[in-house]
Amino acid sequence: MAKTTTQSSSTTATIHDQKLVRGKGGELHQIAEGDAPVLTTAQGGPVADDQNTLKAGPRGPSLMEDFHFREKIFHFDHERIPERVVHARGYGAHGYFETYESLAKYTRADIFQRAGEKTPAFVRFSTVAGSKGSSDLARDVRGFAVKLYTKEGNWDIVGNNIPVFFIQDAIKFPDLIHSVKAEPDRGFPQAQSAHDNFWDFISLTPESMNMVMWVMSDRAIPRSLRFMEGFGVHTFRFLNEKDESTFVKFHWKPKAGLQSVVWNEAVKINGADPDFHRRDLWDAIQAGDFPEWELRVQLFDQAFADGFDFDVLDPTKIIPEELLKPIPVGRLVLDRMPDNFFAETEQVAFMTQNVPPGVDFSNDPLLQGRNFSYLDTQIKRLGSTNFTHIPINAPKCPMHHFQQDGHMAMRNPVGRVNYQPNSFGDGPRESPRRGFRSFAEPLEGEKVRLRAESFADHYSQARQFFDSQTAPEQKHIAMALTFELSKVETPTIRERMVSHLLNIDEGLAEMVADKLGMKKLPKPADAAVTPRTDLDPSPALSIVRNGPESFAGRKVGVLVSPGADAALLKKLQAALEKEGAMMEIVAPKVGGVEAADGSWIEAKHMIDGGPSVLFDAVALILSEEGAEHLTGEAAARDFVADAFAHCKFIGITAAAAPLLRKAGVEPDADEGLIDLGGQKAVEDFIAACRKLRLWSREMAVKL
Ligand code: HDD
Repeated sequence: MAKTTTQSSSTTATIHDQKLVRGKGGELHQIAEGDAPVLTTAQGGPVADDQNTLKAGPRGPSLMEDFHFREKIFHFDHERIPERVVHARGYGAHGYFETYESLAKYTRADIFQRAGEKTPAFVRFSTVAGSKGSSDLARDVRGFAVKLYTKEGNWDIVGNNIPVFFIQDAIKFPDLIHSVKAEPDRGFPQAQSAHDNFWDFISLTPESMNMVMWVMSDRAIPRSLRFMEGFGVHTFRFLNEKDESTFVKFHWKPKAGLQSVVWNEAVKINGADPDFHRRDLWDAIQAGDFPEWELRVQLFDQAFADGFDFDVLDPTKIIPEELLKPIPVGRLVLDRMPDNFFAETEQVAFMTQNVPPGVDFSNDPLLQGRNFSYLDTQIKRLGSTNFTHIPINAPKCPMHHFQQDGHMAMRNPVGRVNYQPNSFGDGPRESPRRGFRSFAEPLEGEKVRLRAESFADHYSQARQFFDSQTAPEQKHIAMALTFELSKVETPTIRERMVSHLLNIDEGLAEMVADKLGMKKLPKPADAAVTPRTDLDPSPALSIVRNGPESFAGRKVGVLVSPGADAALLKKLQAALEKEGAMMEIVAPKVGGVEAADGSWIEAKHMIDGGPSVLFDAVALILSEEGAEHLTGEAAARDFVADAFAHCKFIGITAAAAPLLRKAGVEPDADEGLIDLGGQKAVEDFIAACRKLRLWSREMAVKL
């Protein structure tokens, strides 16, 4: 028998300032001393040994009596809950909503009654198609779900970063989601719409064409969760004290302006940092750079709705901002990360039907269906009707009701009375004055399964969206469609999609058909309503036209080498700090480099771990020798080549020339390469960076 049982008795070891005791088998025990808390079981029993199971002899079988082991493993085995059937991957933060002015004229919702009122909020951003572990930069719609803990109960605005949707009726939702998710026989692709099933469904669903334009645009690959818009999508109603109704659409506008990445960059970010968006939000909030959005509302009455070109109940349509200006009504600030991801971000339960008195639904058939689905899904996911007892879901206002018992009930009524009416005079009562009242919309009609004719125009707003884009944005849409359809193996599906594009924009359809290598154009798809060509472009729909005013909140990656100019680096850092932007150092070794003046430059990334796709702009502060050396490093050449290909501004010094050339970039290729050597050069570089990208560089390349 092996003599493993007769090793020397326990010894003490100090590892990373931790006093640890070595056991007989060489394992390390962290023993409680002084004020350190004692490890306990979930029942509170103190634990003596958490490294070894209870055995019959040191090499014998484990004993069933080991309640500590059993409890620990049992709990671990049950750690997972079902991920959300859609929007599984998400990231959330706490903050508050601040009301600008009273909106009492339109709504009696308490949250809008007093200027300056602050309401606690929790927001969860998400991608739709991928599972929890997928990458942040998937081409996808982003969820933008806001929970407002108002004094009259929770109000959830469960929106997206795109103001329209794929389908007009909730009954199609399972089909849409099945088609975009992994194909059921093969179990892939993950978090991608570029496959046959999705485009098959879409090409057979003309109502999705407006949304298709949006998801093929750079809206579906945002640079940061902080730099995207949010929309309530549907038309809702505000109701005032007199129960008068005003239609309302909700828009969240990021204070930092809109910004997206380009597709080639997105693909590379997914590899370099699959948590890119999470990390970005985490870093910003931890650094005290709190992201902020303005809530704006489009308010309109029945007469406007009747006169509008499209049906305001159709969730595949927008009301252009130029036609109906959104009015700012408050701001949302995110200033605190959750203490625990699972407890808060994972367990938060958003529900469209959570509205306070003074906010009501419209008859949008997608919204009506959602109001059913969200309650149902929380029970599946969180396992009990008592999911409202979980702190993140519990209202922060007083609650009084007679719901009781059930799994994991944390709150139960106190006293004898658990019903009403009762003659004991106990318990809560209804309040016709303060309680929720639905809009008394007169309704009549036959029971039918019909789509309204007013929903039938599927192409006009898709064209309007395309017309509203700048040239580089239009090019990106064409490239995205080409990429996605190139992954579709069935030629008829590709053709069917092009036949729809012909109803949207002939040039776009021709470009996509050409890039797909189609020999001839198909016939345009049959349209239920002749597509209109007279809708005015809406500048509000372009990302490029709605960028930031400064470079604040953005990040410059500086590649340095031994012998770099420390004074220049300091100057750049000071200027970026003044702008509210960040700087991260990338070096051949993560330990950093020695500058020419003998000072030490700490690095955040080693070159292989800090590709330029992680930054909004880059700078090369290199010595001649350093630049020469880096020409041999593939990661350094990619750093430069990618920054150039992604139209980023590049700050350079004369010494960087060999590396630039080796990466295929002439130091004077265009005005996006800015020499940092001159007197005002750093300021010029930052001024250029405010434009975010030099799109003319990309437009020089013909498709
Ligand atoms: Fe949905 C989650 C947004 C249509 C059914 N949806 C979910 C989330 C967002 C949206 C942001 C994630 C919330 C979170 O972070 O927990 N959904 C939308 C928007 C839609 C939309 C903007 C159209 C305008 N959804 C929609 C339809 C249905 C659903 C038509 C079903 C009929 N959605 C769900 C769901 C989810 C969900 C199955 C999954 C997880 C959850 O609810 O909590 O109930």
